[in-house]
Amino acid sequence: MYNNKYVNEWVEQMAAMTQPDEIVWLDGSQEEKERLTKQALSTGELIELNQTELPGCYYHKTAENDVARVEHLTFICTEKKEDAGPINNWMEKSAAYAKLGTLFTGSMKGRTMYVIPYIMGPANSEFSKVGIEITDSIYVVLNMRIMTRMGKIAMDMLGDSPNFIKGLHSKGEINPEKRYICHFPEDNAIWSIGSGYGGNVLLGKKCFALRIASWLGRKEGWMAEHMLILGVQDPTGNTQYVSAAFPSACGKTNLAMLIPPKKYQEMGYKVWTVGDDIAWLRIGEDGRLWAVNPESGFFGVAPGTSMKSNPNALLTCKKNTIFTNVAINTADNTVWWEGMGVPAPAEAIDWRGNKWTPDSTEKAAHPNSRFTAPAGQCPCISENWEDPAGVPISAIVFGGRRAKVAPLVYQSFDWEHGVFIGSTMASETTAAATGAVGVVRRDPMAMRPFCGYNMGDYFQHWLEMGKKIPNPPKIFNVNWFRTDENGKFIWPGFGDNLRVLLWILARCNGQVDAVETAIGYVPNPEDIDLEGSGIDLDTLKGLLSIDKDSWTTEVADIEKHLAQFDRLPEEIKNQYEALKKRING
Ligand code: O2Y
Ligand code: MN
Repeated sequence: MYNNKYVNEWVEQMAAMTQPDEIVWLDGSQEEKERLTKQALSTGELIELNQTELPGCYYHKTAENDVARVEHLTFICTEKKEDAGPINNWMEKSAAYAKLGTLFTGSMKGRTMYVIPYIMGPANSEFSKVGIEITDSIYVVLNMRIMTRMGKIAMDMLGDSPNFIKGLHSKGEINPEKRYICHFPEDNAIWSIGSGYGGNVLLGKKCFALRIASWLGRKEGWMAEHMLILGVQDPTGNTQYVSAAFPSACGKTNLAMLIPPKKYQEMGYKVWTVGDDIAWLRIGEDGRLWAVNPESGFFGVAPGTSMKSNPNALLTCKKNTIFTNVAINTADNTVWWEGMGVPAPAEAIDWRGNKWTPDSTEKAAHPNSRFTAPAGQCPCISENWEDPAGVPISAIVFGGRRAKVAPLVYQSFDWEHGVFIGSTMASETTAAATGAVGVVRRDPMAMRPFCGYNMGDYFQHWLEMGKKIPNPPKIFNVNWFRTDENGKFIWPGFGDNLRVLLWILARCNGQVDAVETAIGYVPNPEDIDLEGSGIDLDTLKGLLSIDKDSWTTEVADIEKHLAQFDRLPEEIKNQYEALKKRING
């Protein structure tokens, strides 16, 4: 037990409800990690991997019914429905406490309750906030140890303050019928029951650092966003930072860890990772927008991660990593997944725990299988990734998967127009996500599943922030995913995306002109360097083209999208009308 009476009282109340056999308060020490790992190994909760090839690495398999975030079981629980807004699932606050209270009652009987104090954000930063997660899962404890600054360090930061986010998690029966992920932003609380997987249970991540934090950001005048943060260092040694919001499954981790094409490496360009998923942003004393990554690890998707697509991610998870739902190579007790870029093992144990061979018709690794790895191990981690002051953001980039409509890159006319572009962001589904390919899902600022309050109010908050930032980042939209008539991606992507980032930064620095179009400023094709890209100027012209018919359809779809918001700001309505006029004349 620590000395904070608010924490102690709350833990006592939660223990009275969940009735664990024992309560263990975590301090974050190495000894504690070793003890809990040993315990999890003894029960099979963790499996030890090849300690020569993968030192400090372990494997965990979740239930077959519990392999991803569950948006339909995720709720914002406020007194009034309007405060959760039209997009979130809503439960009335006291009804939610009552419903989940029944499920939590006695849920930890025969189990140990772990109390995890943790910080989101670098220790002793003005950005950072403390949470306490109560859980009955050692897997959660060991993941939180990677993803957050956990243990005594958090209680030292909290001191005797009552200001902490109260997170309660129990695996319950791992039953989708009794699974709920509930957020109580009015009470700084999160209750999650019935799952043992990822975003549902590592409460510091999506639940706190996005849903609760977005609510706090609006109240306190800052922003919590679903954004990677990267730094581009030029040959003179100057680094400029970009934050970028993409819906899930659009390659945020790959972009955050981009390796420059050879030509740029030789010139002296470097790309540094600050974060791959979440950014907390505040206005600095210098009038710029500054960002921190609130997390301290990566919970990256494994399939498709290879030495070609993302060597930095692969190298990051060579040690001290927890792998979840990947396949185990039977021959050498290492891990394997589809798209790893190495031949499939002759025999493996698949994510379901069954024997697998290359002839099997099933996937060896679950498509949403993950690695949890410490950010500090990333070969391209920025020297400023834990700077308490954060890093100054020059550009905000929105993006999604669009086979046809959106050009490779364009810049908004100004902040307000940029907020409009973010509010209408869309991405087309991939087979891996839903089974249905090419269905357009509008995902404002990539926050659709993660905004903890009314989306109309969220747009308003963005607009208000824009008025308060004396020197705001410029706002851009990118689309790496335009396809040709055969459905093949035209732009090479990956490291070559640096070519687009360099145009973006050149715009921020006032170094290049652009063409004013109906949707924003588009590059003069000659201003994106193509040498060594395999793309010729005519192809680039195609990638930058704006097709009037597609945009007429797009405008009509945007109108339908915006119609669903009960609190849509006037500025967004006006931006829509202006776009419609520019497209339709
Ligand atoms: O399915 C989950 O629980 C993980 S989802 C996830 C994990 C890391 C980063 N982003 C996401 C996401 O869905 O945006
Ligand atoms: Mn994400």
